[in-house]
This record gives sequence, C-alpha cells and structure tokens, in this order.
Amino acid sequence: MRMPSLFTTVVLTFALVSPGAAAGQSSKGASKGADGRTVKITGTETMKYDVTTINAKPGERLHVVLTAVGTMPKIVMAHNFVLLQQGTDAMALVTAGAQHRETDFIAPESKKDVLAATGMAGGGETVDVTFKAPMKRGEYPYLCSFPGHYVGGMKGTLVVK
Ligand SMILES: [Cu+2]
Repeated sequence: MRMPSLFTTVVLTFALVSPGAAAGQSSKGASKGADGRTVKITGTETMKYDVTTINAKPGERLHVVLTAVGTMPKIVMAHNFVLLQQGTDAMALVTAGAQHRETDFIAPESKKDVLAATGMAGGGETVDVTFKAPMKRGEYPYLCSFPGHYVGGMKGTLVVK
C-alpha cells in the first residue's frame, strides 16, 4: 500500500486515452474501390471541384475519391468532401466549423447534419469515403469545409433519383 497514487494515475490515464484512438475508424476498409461505385473528384487551389453533380440511385453504395491538386501548404489549402442532410444550412455549418481545425472544420454540433465526409487532403493527397446514398429521392448538398472554400464556390449536389 505504499504510494500507489502515481502508479494508479498513470494506469488510469492510459486506460482513458487508448480506447478513443480507434474510435474514429469506420467499418472495414478491406475492399475499397470494389465497394461501391467510384466517383473521382479533383479539388483545385481555385477552390473548385471538377465534379459538381453526382447522380445516384436511392441506397446506392458510392465510393467518393477526392484528390487535391496544387503545391500550397496543407495548413492554408486543403480540401474535403462533406455530404449534408437535406435542408442543412450550409453557410451556418461552415461558419461554425471554421474554429474546429481539429475536426476538419466541422463543429461538434454539426455532426448530425453530415451524411458522409472524407478527411482533409493537402496538395497531391487523395482521401476517400464510402457510403450509401440516402433512400429519399432529392438533392443533397456537398461541400468543402475548409474555411472560405464553400463561399468560394467549392460545392456540389448529390442527386438521388
Ligand atoms: Cu477546399
């Protein structure tokens, strides 16, 4: 029973920290590419996607692959693909997200509006996400949440029909 406190603290700290590390991973990444129809998108330093409309069937599995082109440092220029629930106020979402670099500029309170999202890709990097298109027909907005990019026109529409 001699001085157990420091040891206990250290053990508890590890116990609390380690489970969180694996929590962000989504399902199995085993069959990327074959898992859903691949949609390739390029993001540019002029803050544009080269694909601004994606058509899909209700419930169709999509594999969005986003490549960022350019040579600017990732800290000032990076892109992601964030698909939003219908009716989401995109402007409010990117405004709230601007202070949350640690979560790819998506505020915790906005998570509920996000149907799918890739990580951030700096110049030359590629990120991807696999998801099922919504079952409800209609238009779903997608955008880049990097500050200023949505306003600069970095957005598109997933059309489920
Ligand atoms: Cu961007």
